[in-house]
Amino acid sequence: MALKGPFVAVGLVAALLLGFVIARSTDARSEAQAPAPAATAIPSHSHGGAVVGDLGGFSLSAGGFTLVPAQPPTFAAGSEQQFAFKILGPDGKPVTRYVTNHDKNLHFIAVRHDLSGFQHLHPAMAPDGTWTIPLTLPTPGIWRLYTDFITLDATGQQVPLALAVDATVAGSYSPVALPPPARTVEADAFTVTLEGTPQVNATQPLSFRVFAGGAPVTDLERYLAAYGHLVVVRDGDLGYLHVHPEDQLVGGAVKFWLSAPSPGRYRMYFEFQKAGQVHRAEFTVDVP
Ligand SMILES: [Cu+2]
Repeated sequence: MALKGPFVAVGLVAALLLGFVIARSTDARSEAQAPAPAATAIPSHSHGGAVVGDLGGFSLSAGGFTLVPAQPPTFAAGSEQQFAFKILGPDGKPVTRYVTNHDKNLHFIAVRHDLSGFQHLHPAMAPDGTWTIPLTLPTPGIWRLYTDFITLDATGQQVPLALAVDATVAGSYSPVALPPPARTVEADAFTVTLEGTPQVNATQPLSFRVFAGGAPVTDLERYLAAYGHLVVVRDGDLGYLHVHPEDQLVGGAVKFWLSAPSPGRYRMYFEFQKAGQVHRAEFTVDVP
């Protein structure tokens, strides 16, 4: 009964925009007649900032925006294939306005469901809003494909989103067990250490240090406008977040601030650049 009145009164579009507010309002009619607080209906994802407490990447659609692959996302293992998609806006039209975030309008991440096989790519957009990326998924299994971007709502407010679709690679799938939690991992010719422990509902520092031959690397380079990029994926549901560090190195470390959305096991993919090459260190982290 609380929902019926306003749905009839203000119509479908307003109901979609106001649904969350209306559902919680004891005086639905006066709420519906108030100036439309559209922004409150947009889920607040804060990945892309320094402080993150929310996950995305669960769904094809969020906040009225929908990821639409051009073809069913099926791949043959190890062979390159064009993956094309659009992001449709609340008006049903392809989104062509994006806010550049860390040098790119859209970041594309592929992770196999066992959290192996990470890729971070940057598709190109045609004027009609079609994004295309040549993609090679090397091994059989289900791969989550994340599109990570900031667009604008009807009021011009920024909407950061992580929309995702699962791709299938046919063949014999051999799940890889997640490596146990570790503070030190090897990444190509580098050793990377992790300091700090994420906590639930408390923003904590998380610092990465890069060593080569036992000595700290002092000349890390900016990659996509930051000294490091951290993608965090939750084990169990592949919830996704992408965090950027403090603008400057802190005592030689790449320092992030992070609030974990829940206890559990996470895989952290830390990317850094040295001598023009991007490297990646992967950590398993348990949040108590
Ligand atoms: Cu990117």
